[in-house]
Amino acid sequence: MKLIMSPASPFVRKVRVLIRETGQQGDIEEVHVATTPVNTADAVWAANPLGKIPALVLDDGRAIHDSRVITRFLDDRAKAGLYPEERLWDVLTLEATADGILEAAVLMVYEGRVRPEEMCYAPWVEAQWNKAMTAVKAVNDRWMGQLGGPLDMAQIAIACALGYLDFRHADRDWRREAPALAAWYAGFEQRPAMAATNPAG
Ligand SMILES: N[C@@H](CCC(=O)N[C@@H](CS)C(=O)NCC(=O)O)C(=O)O
Repeated sequence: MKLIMSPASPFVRKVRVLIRETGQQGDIEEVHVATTPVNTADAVWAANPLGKIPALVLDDGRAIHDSRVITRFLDDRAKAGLYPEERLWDVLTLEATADGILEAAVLMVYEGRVRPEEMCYAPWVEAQWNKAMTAVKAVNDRWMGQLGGPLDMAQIAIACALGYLDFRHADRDWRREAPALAAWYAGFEQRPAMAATNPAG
């Protein structure tokens, strides 16, 4: 299989962490691409009609996306149990929360990098940050029990979201308003799969 990816993408990182946690590195070739919303790489278009990464090209040539579909596919393939039946709706909701944090945080980066400076709209950027932080605080206030259990995909997704906030928005200091989550993340980011996929190197 081929993973169409860039190491800086937090959605890609979710997949790369799962691959390492479930021992599937040898089965998946990583194909690096440089892609943005206004300059989409050909390999990305070929694998995903939405022009986004990650996409996973299967051995029979079919490609699947998005990150949540790929992680579920690879978890099923490895029978790893990262989407446990008895906690499925909690895990999926928390993973969706992590993805929402990422969508807001990635849009903020695109606003600064892709959009011409005179067209940037600061209140819109702040509204995205408010979404991200409201979700971070909700996880801190309501979901710490879930994060403390056996490894699951929700934990991987939340950790990748927090890692991206550190990578691209460190100056905004998400830890200030989420101390319990910060303490949990300090331990989780030590996992070899997280260290091996750290976009900051
Ligand atoms: N919902 C998608 C989001 C993927 C996504 O937004 N990826 C970004 C990179 S971090 C991308 O490819 N952006 C290019 C674009 O928006 O055209 C997923 O979970 O895979």
